[in-house]
Amino acid sequence: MRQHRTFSRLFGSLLLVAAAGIAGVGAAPGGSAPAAAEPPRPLGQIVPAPARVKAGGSPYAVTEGTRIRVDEDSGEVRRIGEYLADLLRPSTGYALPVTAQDGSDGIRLRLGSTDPSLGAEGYRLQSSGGSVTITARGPAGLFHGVQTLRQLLPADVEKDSVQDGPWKVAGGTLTDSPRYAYRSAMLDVSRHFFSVDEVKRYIDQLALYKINTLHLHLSDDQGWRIAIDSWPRLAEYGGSTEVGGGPGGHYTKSDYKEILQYAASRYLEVVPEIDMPGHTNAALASYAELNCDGVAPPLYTGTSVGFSSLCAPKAVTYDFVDDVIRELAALTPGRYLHIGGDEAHSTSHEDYVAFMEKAQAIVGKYGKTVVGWHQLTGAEPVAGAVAQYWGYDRTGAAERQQVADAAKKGTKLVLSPADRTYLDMKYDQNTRLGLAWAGYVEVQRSYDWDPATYLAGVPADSVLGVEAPLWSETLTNSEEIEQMAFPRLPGVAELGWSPAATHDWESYKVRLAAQGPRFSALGINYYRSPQVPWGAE
Ligand code: NGO
Repeated sequence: MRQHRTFSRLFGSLLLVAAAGIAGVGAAPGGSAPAAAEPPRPLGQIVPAPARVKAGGSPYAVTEGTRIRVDEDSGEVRRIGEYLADLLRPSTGYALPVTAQDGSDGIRLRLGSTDPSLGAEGYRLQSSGGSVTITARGPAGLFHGVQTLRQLLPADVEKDSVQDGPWKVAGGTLTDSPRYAYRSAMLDVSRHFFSVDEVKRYIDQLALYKINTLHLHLSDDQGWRIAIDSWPRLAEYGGSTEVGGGPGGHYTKSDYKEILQYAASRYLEVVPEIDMPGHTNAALASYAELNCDGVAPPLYTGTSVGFSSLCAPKAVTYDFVDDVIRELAALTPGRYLHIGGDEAHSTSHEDYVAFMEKAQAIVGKYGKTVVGWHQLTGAEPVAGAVAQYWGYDRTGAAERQQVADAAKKGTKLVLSPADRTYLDMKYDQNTRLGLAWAGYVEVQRSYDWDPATYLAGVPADSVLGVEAPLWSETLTNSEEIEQMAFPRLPGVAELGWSPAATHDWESYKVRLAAQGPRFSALGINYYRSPQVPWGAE
């Protein structure tokens, strides 16, 4: 069975490579040859790998005369056209007018594809001498198609000053749609606070790899980061510090809305997390009545876990949870609300089960779907709940079994195994930033696993998708975020997007290497893993 799977995987990827016409063609990452001498990037050479590629025909060239043609009756398509123009104008120096005038030339963005196999997020990109046409059933598909077009152009296109070009896109047709609906990245803004601009920068980087979910870890022992009108001290006092004792910070409701809006413009849904009943020192420090003994502890700026708990038997605890969830649900248009539930080591099992039951009911009452860390499966997940698996190779069989049993009963899973997808794990013993409790996670290890078979006994259709969490005990700014996220994040994005048949480390690492010059052009501070054949830059 195992052999068979490996064979069909390999065979599948050979097929894809052959179809893409890229057999034996190494990428030419950042070579020193003048750009004009380089052929356009082969059609399949993007991350995440596309589902189907049929290479052939003449390439398309973006030139001074190129227009971006959008459907006239859709404001959203026009907005995507403007987004594309904004991406391409600085480096090409071309005007690239966005027009609703019909025409067979230029870059054409079209809704109304009738191909049901594309789903809500898929697209088709056809490139030939006269035009590049992206068609989709919905705007998210067009947006993902635009990310593909971006990656098919030379990396210099990402620079913010005029570059030489030429700006060619290989000829052929690419038909693409995601394997999983939930492709997520988490940012922990609690351990260290990140500004709205830092979050937006990360959102832009996620969008390039077709991630469609941003999970924000908004509260923890070290800081409460979202303003709640009915409990103002949470943010004002509970948000006033961070790991190491810095000033912390919080998002006002309008900051939070700005993040949501920016994420939505990049087709990402925000999943806010209020971690409970553990990881709550910031809240307990802000309001004495939330503590079982009625005494507020001091603010906390260390990195231990498992010492705090809301007081499950007290009625006021549920007034608090209700108010917080109500305000957060009202602010958040997305479907999901994450209530944490991990490492409640200071809550008795009985209290934990009772608390999670009540907290889940409150989430349901405000119209949202519960997401919780997989410890939720040790309580009673409500119908429709999603559990986020964050175990690792040393997670015990009983714990895994509990997750698999819940999946069999209908709980959906998001997979973020700590020894694969935790972007805060060190790459190796020389990594300056990050933690190592789940071991070192080099680029190959983070990419080389299959979400469908990762947890034994879990039905394949229970897996909603994958997430790459980035915890910030050791991270303080965008440069440090990027050093840990890149280049592992694109690999997790590929696990979420690309068909299993394309999975192949040997060809992935070549495609990833070709992203190096793009990271550089974007100013992304990435880790030059020795496992990846980066070219000279
Ligand atoms: C654990 C813990 C977090 C830590 C993180 C560090 C989960 C779900 N709870 O993951 O509080 O920040 O590890 O890697």
